[in-house]
Amino acid sequence: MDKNPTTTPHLFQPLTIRSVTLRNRIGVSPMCQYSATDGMANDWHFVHLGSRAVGGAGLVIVEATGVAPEGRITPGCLGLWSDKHIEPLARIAKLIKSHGAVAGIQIAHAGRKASADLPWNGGAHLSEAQGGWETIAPSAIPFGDTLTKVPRAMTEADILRVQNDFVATAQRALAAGFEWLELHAAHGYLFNSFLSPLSNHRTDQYGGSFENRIRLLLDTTRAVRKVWPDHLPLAVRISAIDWKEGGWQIEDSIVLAKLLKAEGVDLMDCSSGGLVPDAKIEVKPGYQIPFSEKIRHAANIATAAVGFITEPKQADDIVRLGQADVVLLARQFLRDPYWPAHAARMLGYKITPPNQYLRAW
Ligand code: 531
Repeated sequence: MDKNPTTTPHLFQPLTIRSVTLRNRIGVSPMCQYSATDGMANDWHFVHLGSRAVGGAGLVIVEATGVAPEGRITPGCLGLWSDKHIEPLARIAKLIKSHGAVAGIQIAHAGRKASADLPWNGGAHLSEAQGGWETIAPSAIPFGDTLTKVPRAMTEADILRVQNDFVATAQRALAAGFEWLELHAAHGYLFNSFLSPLSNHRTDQYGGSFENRIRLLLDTTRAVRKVWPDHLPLAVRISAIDWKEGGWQIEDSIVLAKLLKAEGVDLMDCSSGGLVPDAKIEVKPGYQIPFSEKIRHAANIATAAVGFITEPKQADDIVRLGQADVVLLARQFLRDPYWPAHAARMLGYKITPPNQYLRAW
């Protein structure tokens, strides 16, 4: 199938960032599966992610993967804090790539939202007796709701250790064969909690002013960029706004995006919320697109849009209108691993199935 720019829908036009080319603009958003033991990927992750590469996604991003055991959201989350985690993830990256998608991974530290139970068991903080662990954060301020543990305010040593954990995990992601790396700086997890004045009350060089609150993310990004090869894309997921008075605003995200671009970040993955439990989020189809559009134009950087994107025309319009370069689908991909194939057909286009499925698509 030629990628004739006049007839190929925008959603199915390739995108090249550094040396990596996505066959289309559709990405599988990182989605926690809470299915690992001691951080190890297994057959669930292999089937879950491999099937979405078969289904035609251009990019498949592995869920938030802990840079340290205590950086996981739950005991069921994936990890890459040890070399033992590399082989099972390498098998998954190889499968994704063998079916024509780019293999990505999101690396994360959950901060004060860590040590939580699996969502289907309620998602509340786990006591030590229940297998929970001490949580850390910029300040000793609990998230709230069912995440009531008061985190320990991080020392400078904690901060430098976590920064090094991200660097070492990035190196393991490279060893595992991933070609797209995303730092998780959204949804109230550790990096996000440093950015927002609602959660960061530090009085040292990591708190107070905007420059101080973004310091950890910027320093870590710079350190990760040094070990992540120049020919591979680096992305950062942010919560563009906190949806709360006195919190992080879109203007802050635009300034941050410009600074991250200067550090070699290629794409901003624009989500929102998660910082406080009483955020008033106006969820509706494409409710986060405006953040992607504003950041893409104001900071002149590639963006991914995510959030309640379900329909082919909706997704194609986002790319056609220059609101984002990549469209990430989350729950919709849980409903339909072959969404790209169905979307192509609804847009009057066809994508090539694996040989085994030729007679059916
Ligand atoms: C949903 C979520 C979106 C926006 C704000 C808060 C939560 N997801 C986020 C996931 C974990 C499960 C809930 C991650 O970002 C790891």
